[in-house]
Amino acid sequence: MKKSKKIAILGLVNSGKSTFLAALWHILKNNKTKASLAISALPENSTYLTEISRSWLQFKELSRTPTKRWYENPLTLKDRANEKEYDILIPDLAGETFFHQWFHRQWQGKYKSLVEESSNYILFIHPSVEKPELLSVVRRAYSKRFNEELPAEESPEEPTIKVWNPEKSPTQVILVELLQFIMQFKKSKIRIAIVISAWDLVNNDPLCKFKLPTNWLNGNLPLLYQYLTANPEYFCFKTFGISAQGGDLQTQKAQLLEHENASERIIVASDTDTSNDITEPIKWLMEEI
Ligand SMILES: Nc1nc2c(ncn2[C@@H]2O[C@H](COP(=O)(O)OP(=O)(O)OP(=O)(O)O)[C@@H](O)[C@H]2O)c(=O)[nH]1
Ligand SMILES: [Mg+2]
Repeated sequence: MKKSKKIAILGLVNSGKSTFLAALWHILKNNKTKASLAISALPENSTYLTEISRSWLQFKELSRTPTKRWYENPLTLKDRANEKEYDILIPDLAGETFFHQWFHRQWQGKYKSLVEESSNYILFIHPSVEKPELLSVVRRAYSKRFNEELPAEESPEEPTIKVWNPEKSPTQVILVELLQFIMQFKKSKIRIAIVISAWDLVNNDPLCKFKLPTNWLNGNLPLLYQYLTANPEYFCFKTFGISAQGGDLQTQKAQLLEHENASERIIVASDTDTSNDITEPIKWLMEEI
């Protein structure tokens, strides 16, 4: 029997949502690589997915998703292992939608309905997160204790007062609140894939200590990690590190072009495995809690 599921994609501006969908559609459409999921029936309208996946294939930077548009993306997929079929709806929204919700404490009716009707979520996080700043008073105490120099603009006697800029708010604070908004409306536990996008940046960073997706989440966004792990009655989560593009389009294009098959540039890392199968998070979401 076919099951219908709605998947809500969440993620702030530039978190890698559209690039993931572009690569996903290319892989599903071409059906050459052994992805866990395959298309069962072509959607009536796939103009948007075709457009973004063409740009993905041609190494073109995707345009920012417009704030007023709502790309539904209905897909019928089947699990190759057991032939189970799923109708899924996986809308691509602009990252501003989520930032505005956090800042103005309001959400669009359509997005609210999607949240109410979905029990499956993907949260995208780009590795260049906004980190919390230490309070001035803590910084001064640290500098005294460890004989470290304070930033030039900070006097050792007087704390610096900075004007609050919402854009500079720590990513983890915004994301925890976005999940809290959702949980107010959910009666049951949700399944959520946490996707650290542009995973090639993590892999290629010699200074990064966290090379497993869950370690990365814990090390860089500890508040979000603790919120997810401290509430097992609300969340069933799994962390993935995904590079849907394979690398940076400006500096690594020549390297990316060397792959014979476009799917080879995709990296999908879990804490235990690495593959090129971009359908993995969706397959995991389809499993029952
Ligand atoms: N290095 C690298 N960069 C990536 C990867 N995926 C996405 N990016 C970059 O991340 C930026 C944002 O990607 P998008 O997919 O457009 O992000 P989005 O979440 O759809 O953004 P909005 O539509 O603005 O909400 C772009 O500059 C991409 O080139 C990746 O796998 N590797
Ligand atoms: Mg987008």
